[in-house]
Amino acid sequence: KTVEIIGAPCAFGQRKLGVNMGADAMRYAGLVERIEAIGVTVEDKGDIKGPAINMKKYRSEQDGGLRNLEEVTEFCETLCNEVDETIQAGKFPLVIGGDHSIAMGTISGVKRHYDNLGVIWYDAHGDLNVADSSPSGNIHGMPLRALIGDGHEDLVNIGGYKNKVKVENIVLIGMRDLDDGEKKYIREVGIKTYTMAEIDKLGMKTVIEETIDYLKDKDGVHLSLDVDALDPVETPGTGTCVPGGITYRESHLAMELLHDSGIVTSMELVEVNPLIDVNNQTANQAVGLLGSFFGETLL
Ligand code: DIR
Ligand code: MN
Ligand code: MN
Ligand code: MN
Repeated sequence: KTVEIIGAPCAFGQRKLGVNMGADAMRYAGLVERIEAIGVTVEDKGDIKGPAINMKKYRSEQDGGLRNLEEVTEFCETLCNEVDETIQAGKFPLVIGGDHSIAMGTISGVKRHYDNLGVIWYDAHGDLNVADSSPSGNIHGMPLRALIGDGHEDLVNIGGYKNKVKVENIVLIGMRDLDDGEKKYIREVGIKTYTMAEIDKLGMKTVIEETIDYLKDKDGVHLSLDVDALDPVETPGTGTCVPGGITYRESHLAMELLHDSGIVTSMELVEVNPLIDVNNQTANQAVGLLGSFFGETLL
């Protein structure tokens, strides 16, 4: 199956400029060549055209605690249609960010093709805030909750419809920086969650095997990979680093096992910020993970 890369240079979901250059950082790190070397056909659709960054308002407080609401919404609407088109063409969409707010665009496009979509959220964070529970007003901390159906109407209705992801179809992996409101919500609705403590106790092999088993009846599975899930030793070039993260090998093993399972039908990789990185290390790590995900083997 052909992999189609869609660049999503969005930085509106948070405050650090540079994450909009994450897609090019991954291209520079050899993304296309790396996947082609596995024997997989790759097409690069180029970047989504989003609204211009206006520095006078980029970091401001506005829109009722939702920073850059209009820009994020516009960006995600465009991305949604782009992803939809890719799946219609029979290709595997690989969206490269961009901050995590783009997941609302990606998954809204994906969900048009699957009635019962599973979602793996590989992240240090739950991204389950609404404006009231958000400590930051940053929309990249809200996409999964908006996809479930809670939050600002504009975000909830991206793609022209709502309720894209069911809580029982989600698996959270790598959690270690959940806000109080997010913890309360996860416990209330009972989302399947592997915190760092669970990963330590069970090991990544069991975590991923259980995840695959949990999602095996879904008609599609989307993998949303935030590079801050990894330990900052591995991926320092990301806006909200949290220590105590997933190791290099644990992450590669996760990608290898997901590849072997064949359950994942779409993917995005987000939050690579080359402007706060060291020698493009984080984009290099991201490309390596994508290599494992698309079938690189060690022997
Ligand atoms: C925090 C950080 N929970 C917030 N979220 C991040 O601002 O809502 N998500 N960094 O990836
Ligand atoms: Mn197009
Ligand atoms: Mn995230
Ligand atoms: Mn995160």
